[in-house]
Amino acid sequence: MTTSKFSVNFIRSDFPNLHIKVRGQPLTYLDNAATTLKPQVVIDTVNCHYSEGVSNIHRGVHYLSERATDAYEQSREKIRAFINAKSVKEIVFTRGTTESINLAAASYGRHFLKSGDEILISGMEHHSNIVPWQMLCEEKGCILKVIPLNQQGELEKGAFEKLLSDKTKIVSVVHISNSLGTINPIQNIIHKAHAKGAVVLVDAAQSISNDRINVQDLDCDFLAFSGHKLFGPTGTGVLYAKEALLEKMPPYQGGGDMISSVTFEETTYNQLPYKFEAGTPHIAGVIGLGAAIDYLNALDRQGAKKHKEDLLAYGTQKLLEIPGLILIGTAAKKAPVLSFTLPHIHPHDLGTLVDQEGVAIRTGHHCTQPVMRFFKIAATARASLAFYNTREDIDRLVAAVINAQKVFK
Ligand code: C6P
Repeated sequence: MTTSKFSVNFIRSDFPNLHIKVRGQPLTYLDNAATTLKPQVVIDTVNCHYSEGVSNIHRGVHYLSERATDAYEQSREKIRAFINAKSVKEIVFTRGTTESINLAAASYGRHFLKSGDEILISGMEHHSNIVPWQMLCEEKGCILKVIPLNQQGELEKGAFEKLLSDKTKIVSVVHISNSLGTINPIQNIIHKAHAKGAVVLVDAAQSISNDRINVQDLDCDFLAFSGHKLFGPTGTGVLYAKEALLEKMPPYQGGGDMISSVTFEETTYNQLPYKFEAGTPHIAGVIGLGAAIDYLNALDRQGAKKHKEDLLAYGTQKLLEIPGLILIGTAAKKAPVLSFTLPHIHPHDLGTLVDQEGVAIRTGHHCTQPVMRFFKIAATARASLAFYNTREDIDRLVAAVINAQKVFK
């Protein structure tokens, strides 16, 4: 499992899902922005919890409960170290990026924002980073402002600075766009937002697996991501927030584990981060996420990143050789997401046809309808790459797309 030098062939043996057949063909998995495959060690860890270690956490004094609690809290520490948070108190477990953003909007937003305050997002946000803020605006009378895009799918130059004002209380932006691949200048955004006194939430759903994230260097106030896009189980996620903010924020949900004491007259709340973790969490999932972090820590991540950059360059070149193909999202700084359209073929038809050849891509609006509207299209076909993909995967995609074109001629 451990590599000092990145080798894609070696790495591929860690992912059993890569070796299945789909419709009699070897699987070419190019839907990593939707969810990543899981290494064997994550699968084994989850299995082991369910076969030998099942227990609830933070509640029992028996052996299994103590063991599950230890493993769960070790995962929290692994994630703290992974993103270099100052304290485990700053790591709140959620169901995913969506719940993390909803938590921030419902708790911080409801408590600190008032009528007339402005929330700034970008034109390339996932619906998860639009709708919670719209709900907040509706409830509190706040105003949602949107940083426009250019034709490359980047933030329009100078637009953020123009929209940012003393009224801006929250800036919530995606680090890497899931439908365009654009890497946003997040450090610069955070720095400028702080100068105006706004807090910043970074949607790191796609970026958490792309490169190292250091929350202290970034100085973001909130960072949201999902475990299942980080080679971990579905139903797990994290909201990182600065301890001073979490201390001031009211709980998001009420129930077991988030309390210190309850009477019918009054409830006092648990310490951080438990104040934000009501009810029995996804114990096996969080422990599995810890195994995913161990796996990534043992990987040559710089080598993996270089490999993905090579795949992005190769994939871009090969796709653009297909007659009529238009790439949607051509930012100067891009992660390996290749969104495209073809004349006379709806992306859904294309997705169905390439699937016949074992090629899994996502088609549709990718939960970014405003992005589709901006580019005046209904949908794209999207190939999103992970470090276990190969140039052969790209070649199979290109061959399948060309075959699909023949069907529609
Ligand atoms: N994008 C995709 O195929 P959840 O569903 O909570 O794990 O993640 C939501 C989310 C938020 N922000 C960004 C940038 C995302 O990419 C996603 C999930 C998937 O692109 C499913 S729509």
